[in-house]
Amino acid sequence: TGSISGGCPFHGDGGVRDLLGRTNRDWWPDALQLDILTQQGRSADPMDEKFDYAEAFNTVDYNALKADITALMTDSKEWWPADYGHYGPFFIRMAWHAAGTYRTGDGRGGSSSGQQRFAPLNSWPDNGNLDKARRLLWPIKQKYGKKISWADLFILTGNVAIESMGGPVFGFGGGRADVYEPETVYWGTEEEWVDEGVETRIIPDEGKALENPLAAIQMGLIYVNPEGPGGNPDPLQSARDMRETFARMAMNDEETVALTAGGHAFGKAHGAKPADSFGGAPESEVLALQGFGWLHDEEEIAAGNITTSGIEGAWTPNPTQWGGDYFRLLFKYDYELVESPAGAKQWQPVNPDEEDMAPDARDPSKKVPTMMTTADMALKMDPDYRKISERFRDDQAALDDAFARAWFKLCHRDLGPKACYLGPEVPAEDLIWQDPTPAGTTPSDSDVSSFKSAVLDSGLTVSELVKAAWASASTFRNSDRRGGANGARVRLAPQKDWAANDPEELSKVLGKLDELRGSLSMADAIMLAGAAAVEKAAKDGGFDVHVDVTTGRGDATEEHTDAESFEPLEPFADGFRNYLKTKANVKTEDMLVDKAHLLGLSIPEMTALVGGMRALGAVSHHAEHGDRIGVLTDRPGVLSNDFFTNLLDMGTKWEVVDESGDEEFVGRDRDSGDEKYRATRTDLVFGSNSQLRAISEVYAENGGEKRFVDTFVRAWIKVMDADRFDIR
Ligand code: HEB
Repeated sequence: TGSISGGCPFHGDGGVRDLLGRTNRDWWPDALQLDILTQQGRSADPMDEKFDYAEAFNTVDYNALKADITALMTDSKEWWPADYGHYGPFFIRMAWHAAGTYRTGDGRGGSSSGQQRFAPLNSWPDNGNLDKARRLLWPIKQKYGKKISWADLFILTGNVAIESMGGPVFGFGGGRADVYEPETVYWGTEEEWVDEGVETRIIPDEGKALENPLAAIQMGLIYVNPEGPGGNPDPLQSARDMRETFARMAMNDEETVALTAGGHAFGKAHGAKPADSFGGAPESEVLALQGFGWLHDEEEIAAGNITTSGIEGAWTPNPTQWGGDYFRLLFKYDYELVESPAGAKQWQPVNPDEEDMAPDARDPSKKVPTMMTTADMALKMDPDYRKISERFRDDQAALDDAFARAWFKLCHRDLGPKACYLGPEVPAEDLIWQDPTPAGTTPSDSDVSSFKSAVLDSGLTVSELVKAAWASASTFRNSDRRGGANGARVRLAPQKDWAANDPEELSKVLGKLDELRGSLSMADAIMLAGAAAVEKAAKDGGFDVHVDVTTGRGDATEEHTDAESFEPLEPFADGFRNYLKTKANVKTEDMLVDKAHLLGLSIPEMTALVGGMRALGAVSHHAEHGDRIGVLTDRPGVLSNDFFTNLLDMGTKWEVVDESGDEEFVGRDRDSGDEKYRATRTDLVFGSNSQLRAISEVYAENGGEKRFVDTFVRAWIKVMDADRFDIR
């Protein structure tokens, strides 16, 4: 149960969708558009290129920073008073929502770039009133400046909040550098927010499953609807949705129960007034509000009459103290369905004892009933969750440990390998979800060069060597910094068996490299073999290049590898290798762009890599056309610009091959009608799209060959070394 779901990130029930779904421009057409200022490569980032966040972070007075955050917890401000005089719970929710957008499908979302500051996340209904939490932190951000990013500050503040209320914490790693513009991420196609009645994304009776890579069940939610699926207060259906959505956050049942119960040991829900008495989300509000949304009357705020989710009340009698009251109450009482003053469905204990009542958030002498959301009730009603909940009820130490570890994972899942973690509180223990990789050793120059010549004499082809290197390195994704060549996990399950990797050929190549590698790690050997192949191919094309990939990678074993967690990294389409598993619901060329984005490539780099790999014959085997598809050259294995010259040649006329459903094309000699080439959408888009065509022209024109070769080599090295955080 609670396993990590694989599946194509581009599959869903809907029809064809575009890559981005609903964007900020769709949601807020009146918001100021700054995009024209980031054209022609102009950056939105105010820091200069030399700014190194890790260096800046390492100079922060960490203890002073934590002390300032701790002091803020109880420094209640009149403009947004702290419930129970303690901001801790509010900050935990802020941190959880910063991290909780992470999804395994494409590694996007998550805590690592501080996106909660920008639309759409700043205005998601589920992030209601977190604008105030961030604003409370501004004096601290201002004081420490570039030494602490917003992204790190969100998570560190969540940690300090837990600690300051006596909760267990496993550690903290800094290293989340801020960005200064909204990231465009596919959050779904729905045209309404969750609170506007948008349909839920999981309806088993209608065969409707959650579309990949999405991880929330309605638009504008971090995970599930607290009132139950689509507002239906059914704890079992809520459990189903929690299991699915938390799995996509890489959380199993135990982690899900620990996180939810641990989180709700703290704080309260806000639903004191009907929601329509409050203003709009920050992105839609008037200038004078200065980025605040969900406007409340000052007197109402002072009285604690606040509405966020619409649900009202605390989970426990001690909302600012860590402990076991959540499970104690959940099992001690029967709960009945009631409505909050804001009209939300929630659950209330039947006949609670006086000491099990919660204090009023503004007046501790007043007692009010506690509550549970429908999602909380799932932890009691779902049989699998219940077993875990009962265990935690009876074993506080087990809950402490499970909560601390799951919280640490939640907040660090998208930060990359442990080498990326900064600061004095990085836990020593290696955790399997960090994809730990043993350190390697740097080989001598002479070992490297003798290995490279042995590889070129081995009988393995340029295409085979290039494909193996690409298979190894190209799993990397910038989004959560997983995958990549380090560790040589390409020789382990599941990667070694992925269809995109042509498993039989791959295993032959890896076997041969293993024989030849001597003291080199497999991870280095695969990279160096690819480099040798590219150098040879360039030489055969008349160019002398040095493909200077790094060395010093280590080899991971099966024990270092949670094989199941690698399933979402399988390429369902890889335009660089002209590979498509099955037709998806976005265009195949969109998937190329998406992959290029995850690899951190620019448009010219993407173009040079595609054209270069085609020239090298480095395409995945095509069921019908073998190694020929998209290889628009009669000298495969030579690094030439033939792909571009032949694609742009008016002597060839292209036609779609009917049965292919618009995926496969034949190129015929315009005069004789003879077949010359076979190609895919991913090939022809470089002649069809005007922007890609303009770049293809640069690489095809006289004098453009060198620019092409240089760009290809630079982009190749970039991909091969993308995951070397250990030496950065
Ligand atoms: Fe939570 C709060 C739901 C998970 C932590 N939450 C809350 C609320 C709701 C919820 C509705 C209220 C809001 C207002 O203000 O109104 N959650 C929920 C759900 C889920 C969750 C449905 C899934 C199942 N949480 C969670 C987690 C965590 C949390 C995981 C962590 C760990 N929350 C929290 C807190 C709070 C909340 C701390 C409180 C806040 C304040 O107080 O302000």
